[in-house]
Amino acid sequence: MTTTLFDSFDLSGLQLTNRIVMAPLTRNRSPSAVPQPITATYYAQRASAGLIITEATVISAQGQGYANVPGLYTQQALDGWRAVTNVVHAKGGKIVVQLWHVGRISHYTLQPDNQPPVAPSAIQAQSKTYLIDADGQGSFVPTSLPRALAASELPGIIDDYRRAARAAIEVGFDGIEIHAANGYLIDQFLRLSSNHRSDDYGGNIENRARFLFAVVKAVTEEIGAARTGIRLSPVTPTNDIFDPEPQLLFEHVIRGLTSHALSYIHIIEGATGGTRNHQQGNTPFDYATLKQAYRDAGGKAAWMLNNSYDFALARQAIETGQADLIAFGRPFISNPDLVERLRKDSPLATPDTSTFYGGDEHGYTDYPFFRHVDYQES
Ligand code: 8OZ
Repeated sequence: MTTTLFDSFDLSGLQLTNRIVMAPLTRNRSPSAVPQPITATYYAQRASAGLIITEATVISAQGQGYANVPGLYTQQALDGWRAVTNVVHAKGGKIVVQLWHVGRISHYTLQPDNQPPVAPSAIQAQSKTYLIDADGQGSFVPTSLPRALAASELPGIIDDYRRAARAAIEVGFDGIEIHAANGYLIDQFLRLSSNHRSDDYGGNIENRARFLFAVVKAVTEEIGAARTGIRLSPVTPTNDIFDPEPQLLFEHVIRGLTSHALSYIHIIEGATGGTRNHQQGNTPFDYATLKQAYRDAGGKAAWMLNNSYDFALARQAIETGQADLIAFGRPFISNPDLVERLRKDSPLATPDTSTFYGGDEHGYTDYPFFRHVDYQES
């Protein structure tokens, strides 16, 4: 029998009702890093996804890089998330939280005591972050020049990941996803363009992957590998990130991840939110070889793919066994009932990009459900 997107899936003991995942989507509606009641409504509306991955959620004040993104490091934020997990579970959904440290993709005004953001090396990204002023006006501004982290500071950051993972489980999340993609702190360590260190965390591929492996080890020790997933973006240029040899780098990463029985590996193919065949280095990235390297090394985690999938491409990836799970991003913003629409082949609503980042319920919780009529009205 052919496997379909609508078949259930056993994610390391977590029973998903289908293989359609809501990808992490930054929405900037959490003032003081606290998820609001409307956040619970937003996720509850999307609880028919097989799995929800929350928007990127900051593990510490230092890990903060954008206005009004949520955190996991204050009691108020944890209370806000508790309301989210309660309502998603009440609707039969499953939800994991994405753990985030932005590294250099920040602005000093968002940092404790207006200090520079931290990074593997003191190299400013040619990138922007998002601020909201006292009048509520949002704007994109260049990221600040970071300072290089001392090796002696890394255990503290790894501990922040560990603490956030523990807190996530305590407020009812079904697991966590380590955000190692899109040019944020972990990815900054991985890639040559942002990591010019000469210590054990820089230079060759083994050294550049050391920080990622330390985070994975700490988090899995704390909450168990079965509750831990990870997101990687081998070739994305997002946030001014480049590596000349992504295939070698990410095959090393993926083999190293087989040391833990992780729940899933989440791969962004191509440029995040952009072209799927984006290339870094001299050859196109070979995703099938990456997956084979993982399986050959004994890796058993579910394989989740993402980036601009439509229904036909997703169906093909599942039917051919290329993927176990497909994460959809933007379609979930404007189609709370995306699973049902795909199942019934109903039209999809187009998201309004002007309400992606910041604002209120408009463009957040006011996208309608499709009216499905299963019988002939007489
Ligand atoms: C869009 C805007 C701000 C942040 C990512 C967390 O790219 C993000 C993000 C996306 O992973």
